[in-house]
Amino acid sequence: ILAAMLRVLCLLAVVDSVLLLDSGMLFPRESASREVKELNGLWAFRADISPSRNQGFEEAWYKSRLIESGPVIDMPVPASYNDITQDPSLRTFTGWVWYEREVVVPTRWITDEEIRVVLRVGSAHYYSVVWVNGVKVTEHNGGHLPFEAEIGSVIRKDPTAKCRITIAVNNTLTLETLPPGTIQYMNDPTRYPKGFFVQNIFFDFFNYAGIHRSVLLYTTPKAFYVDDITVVTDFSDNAGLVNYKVSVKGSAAATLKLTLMDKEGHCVASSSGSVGALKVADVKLWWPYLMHENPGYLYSLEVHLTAANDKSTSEDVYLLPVGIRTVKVSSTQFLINNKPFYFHGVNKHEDSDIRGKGFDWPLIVKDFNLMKWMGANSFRTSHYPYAEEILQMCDQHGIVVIDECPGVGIKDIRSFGNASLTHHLVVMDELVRRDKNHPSVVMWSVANEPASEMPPAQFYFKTLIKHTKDLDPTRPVTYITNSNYARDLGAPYVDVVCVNSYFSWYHDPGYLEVIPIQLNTQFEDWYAKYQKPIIQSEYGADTLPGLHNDPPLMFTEEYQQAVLQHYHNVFDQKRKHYVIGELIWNFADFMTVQGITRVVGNKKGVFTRQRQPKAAAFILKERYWRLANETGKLPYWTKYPCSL
Ligand code: GCB
Repeated sequence: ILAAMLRVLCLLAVVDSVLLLDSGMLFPRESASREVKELNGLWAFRADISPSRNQGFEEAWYKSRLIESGPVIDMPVPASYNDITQDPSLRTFTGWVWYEREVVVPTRWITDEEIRVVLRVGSAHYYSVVWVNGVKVTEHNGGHLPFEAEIGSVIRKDPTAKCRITIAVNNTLTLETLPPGTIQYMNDPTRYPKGFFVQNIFFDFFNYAGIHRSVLLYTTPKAFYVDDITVVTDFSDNAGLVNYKVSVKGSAAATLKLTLMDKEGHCVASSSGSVGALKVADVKLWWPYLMHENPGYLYSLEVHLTAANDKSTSEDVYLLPVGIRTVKVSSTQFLINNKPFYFHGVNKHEDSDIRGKGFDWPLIVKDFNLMKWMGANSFRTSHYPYAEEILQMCDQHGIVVIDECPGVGIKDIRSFGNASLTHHLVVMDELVRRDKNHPSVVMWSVANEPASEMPPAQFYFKTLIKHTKDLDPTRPVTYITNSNYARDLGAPYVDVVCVNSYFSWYHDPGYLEVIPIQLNTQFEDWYAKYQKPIIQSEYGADTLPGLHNDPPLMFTEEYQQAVLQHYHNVFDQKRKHYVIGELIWNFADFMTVQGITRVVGNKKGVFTRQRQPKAAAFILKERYWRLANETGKLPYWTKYPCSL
């Protein structure tokens, strides 16, 4: 009984502590009332190489210009710092690094006390502390998600001074971070240099670090502003429905007006009040790529706040793209707008030469062109949330997304404790808060291949999945499991079973003939146990481009092709029943930690890291277009595009 009571108390503590997010995280957009100033480019940079990694804090490097406390180098933002220099110790550095940039703030932003000035960091890995002119304005735990701070009062203290922004970022991973890791000191002086330690990680991608996404300043009115918007959409027959909730902050009383506009800018519905519903006649639904001739249809919701006093009228305007669609799951199907949707897509990474995980438009647009070329209608944000701009592209192009949080490599039993769970719940809060309004996001994934056989996994995932559903009752929730696990204690709580397997690769390497039987057994077992639709969330084989052998040998292009074809034969049987998707591992080759199983990274890409196709890319292209056309619903112009 005591144990049960303790558990309830723990759960209450956990639930209490996660309701802490008290503000929205709308993507910064320019409007009649809002300005945005990007701070991307070269920042001053120094890694704290002191043995304790703590010199920067001891000497308060944030108090004056970074160059005054020691040497600095140029560091581009956004980018991972690891591959920018020729210094091998910076490539694998663990600890605090310091970034600094001086910014000229428009005088008006300082003199006009009615303007609210916000500093926003799109993401930094992993723990960040931010100062403006030596004053700490915020800190944030976790990579891949944005954080911000209001800085108006700090910059107004000395209106003549430049605005100096200092950001210290620490990439250390512990058992309680997401993803988890451990720091291991090697204390034997006969084998290791003094102070030698390693960062152990339990995931298969390079632990890139630094400021990975845009840093910017944006403004809103101060007396009142649109803090958050939530939209949930529905339709019946020809009528669309946009249920909305707007949260307004500030002291002044303001009037709210909402207008929904179609692509041509015509008003199709309007409303007032902070909670309500907009009805759209002759609705144009948001459809996935290749499911409709006009995929990714977006309306635009203009949220308009006005307040008038004796002297003047002021306003705040925010424009949110809105796609009207529904998502449902049955025991055998995934339904978008009540029609069966089959995921034929990819798993990705934010990863490229030189920039590491740094945001890069040319790379993003190239990747979208490649996905569309190969007929991919979906991807999973393995193994962490991707940049918001990527999700905006998905909304526009109709690419369906399984949105994953950084819960990758939860393998150590100590990472199932209360502190870990509490942090994981907060990360889900932050993720749902950021991504809830994207029509492209159709499912949340709370983790990848956790040790879900361990007894504490049951309470952990039950709590985590329930919490995610409470945050967003409109989307299914899953986590990604591995077909090796005989017992999966979290699976009863997921809506869709997502399974990774690498038959004839990690098991029975070289024996392609085991794939049909082992894959068939995998599907039959999982379906019999849970009666839930299944996605093959990973499968693949490492392949060195240009390496050939026939009969197929591991690591050749022929072997990758053969693995795919063996898997596809089984998918074609099972997709008639309960298999609802297939996502190749991986879209492109990506960097990993050095090790005896990785030859300069993971080579399971169907494209190289430089985005050139291996032979397998053509197999997938052929297949995905065939799958898209199979329903016969595509209009003539999307039939298999020989010329694409
Ligand atoms: C997996 C992991 C993924 C790895 C992949 C591999 O199951 O989810 O992160 O990269 O296998 O290639 O081993």
